[in-house]
Amino acid sequence: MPASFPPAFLWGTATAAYQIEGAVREGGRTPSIWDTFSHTPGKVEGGDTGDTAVDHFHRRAQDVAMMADLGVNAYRFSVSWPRVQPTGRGPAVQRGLDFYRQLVDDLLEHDIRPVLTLYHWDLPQELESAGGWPARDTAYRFADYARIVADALGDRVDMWTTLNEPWCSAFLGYGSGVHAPGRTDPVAALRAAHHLNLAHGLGAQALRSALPARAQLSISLNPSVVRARSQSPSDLDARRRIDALANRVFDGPLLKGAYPRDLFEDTAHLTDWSFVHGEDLAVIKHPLDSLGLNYYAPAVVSDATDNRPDGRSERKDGHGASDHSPWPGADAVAFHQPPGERTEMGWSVDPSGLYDLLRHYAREAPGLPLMITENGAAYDDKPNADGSVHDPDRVRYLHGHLSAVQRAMADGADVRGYFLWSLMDNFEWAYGYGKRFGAVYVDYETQVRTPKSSAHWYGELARTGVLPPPPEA
Ligand code: IFM
Repeated sequence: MPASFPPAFLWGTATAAYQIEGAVREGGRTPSIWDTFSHTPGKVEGGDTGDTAVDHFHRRAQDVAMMADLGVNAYRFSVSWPRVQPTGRGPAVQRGLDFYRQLVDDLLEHDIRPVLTLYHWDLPQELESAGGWPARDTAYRFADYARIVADALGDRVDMWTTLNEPWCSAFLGYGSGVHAPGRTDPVAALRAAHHLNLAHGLGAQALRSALPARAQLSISLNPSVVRARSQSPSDLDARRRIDALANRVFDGPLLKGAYPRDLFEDTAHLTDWSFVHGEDLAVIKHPLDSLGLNYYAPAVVSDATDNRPDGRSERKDGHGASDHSPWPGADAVAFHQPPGERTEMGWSVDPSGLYDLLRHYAREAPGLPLMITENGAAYDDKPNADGSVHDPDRVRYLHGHLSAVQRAMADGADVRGYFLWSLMDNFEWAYGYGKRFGAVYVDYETQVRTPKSSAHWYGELARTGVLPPPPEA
């Protein structure tokens, strides 16, 4: 019996502005924290930057036509804040907004549903210089920016996402420092997490007041599927600590209007959390129309109180090498690589994690539709002599994860769509261009795009809604 997805299922691909657009100095755009970070020696592998990226800013129309040829019916992209509101304050720049208006018009012309993310990590540098996410004011600046974009595109975009993966912004940006702005201050990371939550709530309020009633609001989280290495009380407690910092610090306020009490206890030696104001929690718990979930691999943890990981060599949490922990108050937790297949990122291939994640949120947020807003894998793809690019590992990865989605749906999870990360190879943050996540291969010298075999496979699935039998190993 064919394994069909519902006819209204969204089949998309996803990208982010800084990873693909380039044109960083055009149209009045000012630098974001990622421009500053990537131009700082030693921060990004190979000294790569997003200056040109894959030149999507100039190849927009061609890229949309390519998506249409593939057969997808949705596209998740992000708006570059410093392109539409340089410096993060004051009036919008029309040329910046025009780019996104044109992009959305191109998508709609091809019957591709635009799914817009307001913030995928490119904070205007001027706002960082004024304090960045650890400063409360940044949340209010974000709400103003949300209003600008809603006023400009609300007549043609129905699906709105406030933030992408606030965990990375807070804990990689301000804790371990492997992401922009590269600060390594555990308290700043916790403050950033709260102000990102507040920005989401204030942004959602601004969107709701500016958008037509049909607009759907969401946020994309990257929850960790955290597994304890053993059932010993200390390993289970390590699991609890990481779960609090990876997941409940965000979904607690978002879904329940409260921070987890154990998180406050675990971090009491660092901060009294007085940066959380009484009224904030009601703002953050703004009603959502769906919850976006990004999933790549699970984490396996154990207690390391007597054997504290010492930074670079020991900390195998899959989030880059740093002498500083992205886990404030939970440094004495060791991360383990489970045996088995891994992607080029070193992340394990484990579709059961996606199943568990969907089932978890189906229970935690009953009645709230779920959307997989990112899933995919990096592999060392290379063109054949005839120019074609075969990526059977990625096809197997996608098949395994989509089977897990189907199982979760059969077991009651209300999943409305799936967005493959990523449409095309692009700037993979601190790894530069060395890691290829695309369904479409990009020759970075010529900017020529070549759909890989996974793109054809995925397009066929998007057109038919029928998951074919597993590819042969
Ligand atoms: O490339 C990133 C994306 O920007 C956010 N989620 C994870 C992807 C792969 O690392």
